[in-house]
Amino acid sequence: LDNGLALKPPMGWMSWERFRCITDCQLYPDECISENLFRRHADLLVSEGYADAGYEYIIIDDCWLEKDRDNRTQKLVPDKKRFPSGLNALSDHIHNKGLKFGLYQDYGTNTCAGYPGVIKHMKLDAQTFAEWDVDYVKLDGCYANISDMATGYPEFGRLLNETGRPMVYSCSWPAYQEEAGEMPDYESLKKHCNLWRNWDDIDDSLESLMQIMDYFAKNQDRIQPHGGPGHWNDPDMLLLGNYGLSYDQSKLQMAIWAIMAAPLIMSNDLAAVRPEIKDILQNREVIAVNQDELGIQGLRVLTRNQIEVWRRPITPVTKSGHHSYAVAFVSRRDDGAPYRIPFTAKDLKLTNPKGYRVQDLYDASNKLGVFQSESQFITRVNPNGVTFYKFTAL
Ligand code: A2G
Repeated sequence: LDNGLALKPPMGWMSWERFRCITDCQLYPDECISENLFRRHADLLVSEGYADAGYEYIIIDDCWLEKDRDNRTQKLVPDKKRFPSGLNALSDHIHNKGLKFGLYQDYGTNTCAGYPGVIKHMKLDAQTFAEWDVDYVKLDGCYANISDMATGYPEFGRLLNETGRPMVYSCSWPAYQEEAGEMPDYESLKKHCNLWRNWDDIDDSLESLMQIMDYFAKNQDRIQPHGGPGHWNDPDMLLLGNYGLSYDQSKLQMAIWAIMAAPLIMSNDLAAVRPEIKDILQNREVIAVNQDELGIQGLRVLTRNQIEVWRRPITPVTKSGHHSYAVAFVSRRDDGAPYRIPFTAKDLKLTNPKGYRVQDLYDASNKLGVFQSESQFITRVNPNGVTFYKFTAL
């Protein structure tokens, strides 16, 4: 969507994967979907250093609404018990921290968790979002006719635009089409949305992560060309800092999300993220790959002995037009020991005649020097882990 926004993959924090639809603030005061949760995470995003690393959006997912619209005005009403100060106060708090404010809604009659959707009140809701100083809208697709989405999503985008307030527009529409066996129209998505959820929701497990990686790799020829500045494919939230991924698996998701030019939207309790996982989330080199200005989405280029090679063209580009590359080696092996494997330049499709300077993005102390096209590149990958390098074209 050519609205001048999301020229790099959006970075931020969203409630859904970790906090779901917890609404009992008596039982779970620190976890329920409430203004306290979002204030606390806006504060933590800044105080824990995430904002400095580039994380910017605080996004409310489902379960923030009253079950009914306002009787008189038909406006959406945030849950009165859980958001007693109202969304303007919350968005002010977020903006005063130097951050941006995101909000979830649904194109259909109801959100996935059953709260009122936008379908009969699209103009009013777009205006209400602008009044609340929203900067980012995630529009889900439960309880809607899939056949209406091709016109409905662009219409809501137009209404957002007409408010005059710049809002990033995240569309869930292709995920519902894929589920129904329909082929998403990527040209239309690019035109009308800043990012879109291609497929299933992520859950907090290696299995779910691998399913998403496999989906994107298997369908990469039809998905990858459509990602780019202002219009991104979205494989869903980062799981890091929760329960399901080990240290190595956390590095793996972060590396592959960087290769895929995926939005980096965390969903975790920022007060409880262990220091070594926080280091991964704030790894400046890995984030720089994700945010590379060319905005070219990477691909899975090779699999050998259950080691996958994922590769993304990045800057700098030489005068003769050779890209630099971020290359991730992903182990799908679970045989209990680091696995050593050599690759040739040809395997990795690294063709710059002058070679590349190689940098280990997770271990600066690992000095790798220059890689020439006739030499072998040897890496050693932990089970269900990753090694991640930048090959800077010389
Ligand atoms: O509703 C859907 O499942 C969403 N999925 C998920 O991300 C979350 O928002 C949930 C809330 O009820 C898509 O947007 C594809």
